[in-house]
Amino acid sequence: MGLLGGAGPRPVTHRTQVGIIGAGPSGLLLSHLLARNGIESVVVETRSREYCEQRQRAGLLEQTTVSLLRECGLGRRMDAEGIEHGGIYLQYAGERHHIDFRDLVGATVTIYAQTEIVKDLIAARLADNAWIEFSVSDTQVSDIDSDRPVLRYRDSAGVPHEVVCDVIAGCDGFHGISSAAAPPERVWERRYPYSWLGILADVAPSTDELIYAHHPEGFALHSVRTPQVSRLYLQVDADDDIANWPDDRIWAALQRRFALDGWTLQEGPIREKSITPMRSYVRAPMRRGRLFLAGDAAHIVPPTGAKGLNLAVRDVARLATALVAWLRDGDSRLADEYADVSLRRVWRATHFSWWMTLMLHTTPGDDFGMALQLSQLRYVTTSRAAATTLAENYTGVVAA
Ligand code: RFL
Ligand code: PHB
Repeated sequence: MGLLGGAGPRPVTHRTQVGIIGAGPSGLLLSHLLARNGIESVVVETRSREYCEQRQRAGLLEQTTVSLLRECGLGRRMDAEGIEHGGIYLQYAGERHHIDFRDLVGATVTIYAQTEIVKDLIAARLADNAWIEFSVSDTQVSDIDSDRPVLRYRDSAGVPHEVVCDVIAGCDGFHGISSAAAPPERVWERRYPYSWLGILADVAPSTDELIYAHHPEGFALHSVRTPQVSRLYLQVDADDDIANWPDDRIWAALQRRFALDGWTLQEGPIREKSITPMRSYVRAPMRRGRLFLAGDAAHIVPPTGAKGLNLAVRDVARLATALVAWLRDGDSRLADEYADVSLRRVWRATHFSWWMTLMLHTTPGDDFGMALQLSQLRYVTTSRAAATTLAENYTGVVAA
């Protein structure tokens, strides 16, 4: 608040039920689910709308994520443009094996990019006259141990705002402010000695389903976005720089790592490329007072298991149900359970992502590790029990 003598103008004050920090999939979906149950919210976001809609991230949705998006009215474009996959390929030692999810667990996954989900969510919220503030700065929270927590920010013109809320949801990802505002009692973390170089290429996918390739030179993943656009990833050194990777070096590495007799990887213009470090991170609890954390603000997994976005959706579905019960019906039991119950699924996904990562990424000189990986891959591709474990976790039908 402005003090005498000019610390700036007095903030514009507002009142809402839920103050949401972050317009990624977590924050936007939470706002959408709350609105469908008569709970009002504001979403504040540091980036512009265009940035949020273009940021390349996840692409693979579990069946439960697809069902949830469909049930809450967000299925129209996903059903028309999403691509359903009934399994994945695991490649190692010059062999490519199919893991058939439909047969193993009766479930499928769907390719529909996070960028498209974010576009659908923003369009749905704005059509509903929702209050979303893009390009804000100085986001802060206070009074989270009282029953009137306060969310502060400066709007895109620099004007300060103060929103008095019933609850604040920290959906601001791994680099947001919420986690520090609700300091964890405990943190678990693992950093991996490699990163992923991801590209988006204007070329039809060379595969009908995703290929996860183990190779002595490093892991590679062939994913897809649309019938005309491919998404591919390469394991690179943890401290590697994208400047070291001109397009022809990327394609040459992909060609070597995916090489298979009788199969060709089609190349095309690379539209985008970037390197992402890999880590596992879990913090507890996921709540302090009236500040609740959801999605990447509370946990990070390496992308190998394709779990991050799906976990965020699970958190937010649970949080929305809990907040509706509390704020609309006066029943706080689900809100009180939110942190503990959510962590069970977080740990299942954390274990699966770690396991997939260790099975597929190679470390030069570690011959013992490589022999174990090859044994594990052969087991997963020849034992129905082992393949079912992968399929249950990958599709998200596993209990947790
Ligand atoms: P996000 O998407 O990071 O959104 C957080 C938002 O908060 C904003 N923000 C703030 N706003 C206001 N004030 C502040 N102080 C703020 N600080 C930050 C940010 O600008 C941002 O808009 O977190 P959210 O919503 O929890 O969503 C999580 C997912 O984005 C993430 O888990 C997935 O993308 C992870 N992930 C994958 N997940 C999957 O389920 N399937 C996949 O196939 C998959 N592939 C991936 C991935 C992540 C990747 N990268 C780049 C990390 C592939 C990659 C390469
Ligand atoms: C993606 O399409 O971006 C993707 C798919 C599967 C993964 C990770 C990323 O495991």
